[in-house]
Amino acid sequence: MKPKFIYLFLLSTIFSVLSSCSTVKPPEPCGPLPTKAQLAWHETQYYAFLHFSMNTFTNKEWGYGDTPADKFNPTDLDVNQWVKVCKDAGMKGIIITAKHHCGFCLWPSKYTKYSIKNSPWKNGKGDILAELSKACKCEGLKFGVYLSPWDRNNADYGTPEYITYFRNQMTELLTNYGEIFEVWLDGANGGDGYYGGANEKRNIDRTTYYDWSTTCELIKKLQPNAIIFSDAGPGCRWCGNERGIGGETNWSILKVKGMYPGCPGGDRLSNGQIDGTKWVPAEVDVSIRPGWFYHKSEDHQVKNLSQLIDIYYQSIGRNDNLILNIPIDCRGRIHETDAHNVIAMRKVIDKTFVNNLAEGKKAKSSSVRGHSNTYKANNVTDSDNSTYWCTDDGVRTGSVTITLGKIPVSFNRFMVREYIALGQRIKSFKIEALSDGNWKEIIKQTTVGNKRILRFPTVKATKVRFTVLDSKACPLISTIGIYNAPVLLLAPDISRNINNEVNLSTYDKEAEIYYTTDESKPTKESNLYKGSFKINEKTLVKAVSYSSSSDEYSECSEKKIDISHTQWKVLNIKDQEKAKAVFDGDEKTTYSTKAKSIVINLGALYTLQGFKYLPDQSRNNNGIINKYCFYISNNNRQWKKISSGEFSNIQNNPVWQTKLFKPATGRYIKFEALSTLNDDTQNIIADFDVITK
Ligand code: FUL
Repeated sequence: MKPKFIYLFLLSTIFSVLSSCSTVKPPEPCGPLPTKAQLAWHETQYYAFLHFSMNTFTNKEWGYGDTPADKFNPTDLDVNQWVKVCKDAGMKGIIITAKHHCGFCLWPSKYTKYSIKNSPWKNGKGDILAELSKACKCEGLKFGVYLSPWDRNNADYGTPEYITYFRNQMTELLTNYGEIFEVWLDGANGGDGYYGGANEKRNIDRTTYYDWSTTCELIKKLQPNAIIFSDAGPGCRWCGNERGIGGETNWSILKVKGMYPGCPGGDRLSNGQIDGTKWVPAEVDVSIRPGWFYHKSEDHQVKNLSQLIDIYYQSIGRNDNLILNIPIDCRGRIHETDAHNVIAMRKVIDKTFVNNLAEGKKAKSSSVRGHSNTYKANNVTDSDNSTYWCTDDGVRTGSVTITLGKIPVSFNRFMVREYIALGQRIKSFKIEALSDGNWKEIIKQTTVGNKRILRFPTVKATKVRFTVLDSKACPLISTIGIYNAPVLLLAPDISRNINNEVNLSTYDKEAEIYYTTDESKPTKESNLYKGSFKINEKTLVKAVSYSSSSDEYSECSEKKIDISHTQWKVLNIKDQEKAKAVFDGDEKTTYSTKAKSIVINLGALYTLQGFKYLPDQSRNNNGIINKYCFYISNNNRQWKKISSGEFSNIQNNPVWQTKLFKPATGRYIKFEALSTLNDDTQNIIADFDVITK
């Protein structure tokens, strides 16, 4: 080494030793801070909601409170199955509806008769809360309770006596079932109900009736570490919707003054407030099915893998905790489809985040607080969440550059965490990548908070730069993660629209789609899908998604496309545009009519051997035809009855109904509703098709 270099080397060594010894003042807290319990709650991140109550047996979402207790009768209840599914799904806890609005209690409360002690289950000797809390403890899952403030069964609801009752029940729950990590206070309360037989409407003043501060003190006294959920916290807040979507801008702080459970929310619930006065982070609650409770008719509407993955990024990826509801069915078990899908989701998430490409990599920053080692940039890649990179007070912007390697590395996910123990600070940031010698912006966003995860098309780069553009105070970054999620290969969706255009789509934009129209199995040697194509005649379309990077295929999807609909006309409907909903190939558009039948001119003579009917797919279950007659005619005058009967089980399973019959030839068809569920006066058709020979 030349003397000049030796001199410089010594100087820098002395400097770094001195700086690591010198005590640089830690950053001051910024704004409201999380409590220890809230910090633990943030780490819990993902847990299950289990909705189970009298509603499960009455097929309702909100019970009126009048169903006799003996109607609660699970045939094969197994809390160990619930716990196993939740654990296998990667969830860290379970919150159960101990009592929903109907007032029925899943534990033998000594303050009411309306509980499992008067049900046939275990001859009234059972206690679901006891079984579940024990099973959770054994498997290392946290346990929480939902106790509905509204009680449509209780005769005292609306009077001060009910508040005593509510607190007595809360005391039972928080005393007898071990450690409780979250108490869920629903904002829906007040309205009509059974109320001990009064059958009337009881409105309460949500701002005063419950005297929440006293109840919260009671909860804190009995379970000091429990987080209290409500629209207003104090532990965590509702995210403002039940669709599984957290705000892109999401402050964990809120101006809580004047707020209460059930208060009008607005954007402050999803976004929080930059000038919030209390730490009240958001929780995203969403059900895996359209409803919160189990309904057999929704067995085909369990959210699929792509929907669940989107929910993950829109909640956990946006500084929210995720509470995903899985209803318990009438057997007392989690339904197989729900179990399969949540576990599949976990596998995808695990695969995505298994390899942090930034871990242990060298990080350099624009500046370091007091030039101190304690706050150096490498803290963001050291896989230790308690260390962080930080700038000097008053320096509210800055960047960290991570060197991924000499050879460009592919990635498509970026994760960043603030050291929130000292407050949430970052107002906006951007991510850039160095590829081919140029810095390119990948994404610009607003808040970070406990955790922010961003998805983007795969980038190849040697370096990644994270820049804080604006912050309330000096930024504190504890972790940066960079990942390369494998292409998610899901079987493509195949649809044919009214113009005979076939559209193929798959979830992951980086997958290619290959298809065939000759009944052979598609491979990468088949047709590459580049956009919609026309099919005018009866064809079987098969399609797969393919990843060139892993040389893997999805499962194959197929759709039997029958004759073209372009010449079809619904004859007994004036508004042809509206009528198109009957055969437009779109399951979301519906045609509803008071007429008992629809007549369609197929435009040419065909030999038919069946038809298909799809009822309304919305949650209302309205206008579902359950008995039908099907006719064919050559001239729209003389009709031949070809098939009649019922769509068995359509109420529980409102999927495509297919009826086959002996081949018959005709140009006109008539689909007649002989009866409609619940004697609805409307018949609703989401889609209709014929099966030709
Ligand atoms: C809502 C309730 O009314 C629903 O029934 C469900 O329990 C959901 C989690 O909260 O406000």
